[in-house]
Amino acid sequence: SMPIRSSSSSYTDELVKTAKTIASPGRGILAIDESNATCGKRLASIGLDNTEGNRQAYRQLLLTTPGLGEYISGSILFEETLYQSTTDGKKFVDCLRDENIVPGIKVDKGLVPLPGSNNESWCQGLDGLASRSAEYYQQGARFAKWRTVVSIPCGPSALAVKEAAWGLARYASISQDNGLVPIVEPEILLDGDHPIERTLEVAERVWSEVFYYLAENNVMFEGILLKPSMVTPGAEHKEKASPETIAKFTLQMLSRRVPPAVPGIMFLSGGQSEMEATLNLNAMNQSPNPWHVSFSYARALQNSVLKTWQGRPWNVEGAQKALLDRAKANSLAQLGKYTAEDESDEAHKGMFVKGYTY
Ligand code: 5MM
Repeated sequence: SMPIRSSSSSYTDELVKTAKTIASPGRGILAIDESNATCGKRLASIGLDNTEGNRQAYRQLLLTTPGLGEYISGSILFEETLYQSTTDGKKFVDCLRDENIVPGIKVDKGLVPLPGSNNESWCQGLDGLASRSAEYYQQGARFAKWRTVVSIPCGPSALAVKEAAWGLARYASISQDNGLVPIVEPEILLDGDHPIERTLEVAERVWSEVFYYLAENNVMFEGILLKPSMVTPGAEHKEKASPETIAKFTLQMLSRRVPPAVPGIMFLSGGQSEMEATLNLNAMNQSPNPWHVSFSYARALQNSVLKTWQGRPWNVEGAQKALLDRAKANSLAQLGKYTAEDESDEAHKGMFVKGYTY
């Protein structure tokens, strides 16, 4: 029979299995792959210095939360975290495995200006990616993440969209070749005063190019996951959209552009409040979808945790409870069964920052 992937990857069956495990009912991804600079901003928000010790303490809090695996199927780590252990000497990857959570790794090297564009950027990281990916697999990672961005107010230019799509496709191909399920993340930033129709138009264009180049690179669609932005009006648009409207536009975009062979759609939160991100996900799961529609949130899972923790050892338990609360709410939203009762004021606060860069 014809191989699913034309280049002969020995990992085909494993990739399909990994993707299915991550896209399992009632579960989603905990994204904690902040690079050191971004993690430093999170720590600064609660008055902590950006030291390796503080980063380790924060990741230990998150990754040792008892019962996390009931709601979380995968966690994306930064390279430093992949090699770290708890203060008792247990590898973080083993903490995850014990909860049936798949360890993932951020493999991109961040954004830099794209010359010849309209003040846009491109994502680095293809050089040496094959050997890095092989090492991450050895270390226990089974999926990868590469985040590039597209800006609506800056265009987007045809050049920026093409570069974003090509980079994602090359990364996806290299990841699969090394046993890692690639999460494909072209983040369309919330910035701008445009209406939701404009976001839909840009998202359709971006995803059509991404899939064109994924196919050209012989990427096996059964062994990838997507991390899209939800289709919303620009953050500075005069009217806010309801979760029902956001769900309608987002599902329209997905149904037009994403083949049902793709097992999972794991949304980013993009600066939405914890509750908005949960309500929007819940609205998208009110009727059956061809793919598992779930979350891969960073800020919308961590905001209350950080505020509860404040860097104090005696707050760790409370902060872990805050994480479980958010994870459970999003788990219910994945199943389309979330109701907004019993939510804290903190969960209502938006986290959008204009012109935000990580
Ligand atoms: C956790 O932040 C991720 C990495 O950021 P840096 O490259 O600056 O270190 C980021 O890719 C994140 O996973 C996604 O943007 C989704 O996060 P949100 O907060 O939008 O859910």
